[in-house]
Amino acid sequence: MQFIEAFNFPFARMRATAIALAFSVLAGAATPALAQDNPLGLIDSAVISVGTMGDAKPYAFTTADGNFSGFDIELFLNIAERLGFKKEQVIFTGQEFSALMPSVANGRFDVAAAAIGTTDKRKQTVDFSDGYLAGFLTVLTPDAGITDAAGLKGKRLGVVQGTLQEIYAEKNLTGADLVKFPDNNSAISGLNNGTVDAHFLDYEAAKDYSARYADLKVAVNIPSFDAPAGFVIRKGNDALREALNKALHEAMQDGTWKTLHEKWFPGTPMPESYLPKQ
Ligand code: SNW
Repeated sequence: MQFIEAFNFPFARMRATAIALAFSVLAGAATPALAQDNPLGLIDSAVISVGTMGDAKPYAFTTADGNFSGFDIELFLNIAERLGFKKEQVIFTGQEFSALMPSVANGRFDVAAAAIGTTDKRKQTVDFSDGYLAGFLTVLTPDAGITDAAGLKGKRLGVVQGTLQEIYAEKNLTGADLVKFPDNNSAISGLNNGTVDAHFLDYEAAKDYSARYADLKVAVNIPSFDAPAGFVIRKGNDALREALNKALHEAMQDGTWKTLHEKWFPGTPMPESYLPKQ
């Protein structure tokens, strides 16, 4: 009797599998209903997953209690709220910059938000929302001898892998000796222990590090207004892109964008095009 029961067991399992299969086929037939439940084409319709950075303050950074904050983070949370997502439904994960766009392209995150500049090259692998930030690429250094791009000749210049700074330096700062880092914090350590003479990063992050380390100075600013930062999304996810754009324009029109800009980038001029229109 016992033997028969044991023998029977796998068949019972197979039957259960067959039933489950039949159900999943039925569910497959109901695809339109599923699309309606997930109109933004998210990985999991209940949350928005966002790849960001822990060391790009004041754009995106990790706080002492392990949360993410900064201009890009607060702007995205505001936008997500307009799309019906509560704060708890937006899941931020810190990554190295070079992994962010590949992670969106291969379906690990719905969005990447970390002052990511829009370029045609990047648009070959991911899509971007409309721009929400435009500024400078900045050289930060304790070396008073570096006051312009020419002064970088023969100097060891840090860049974070995959950034526009890396691309710009490879093309235009050919006299400098480029040293590639995975993130800003390791480059700043390199700067403080003398491994590199300067670090090349985004203007507001440079300003922030210069406030934290008295000898580090903002030395050279290169305009990057032709590559405004946007939210990165999977290529072809037009529903999400259009929803983000609509919410972003609302945030610009009602003054939210301006308030966040003043909070995180005090004293930095704002482009007319992002300010409320009368
Ligand atoms: O192109 C600029 C933009 O004009 C604004 O100043 C914000 O930063 C940029 O998007 C450039 N940011 C770099 C990039 O996209 C580095 C981003 C990062 O370190 N998080 O490669």
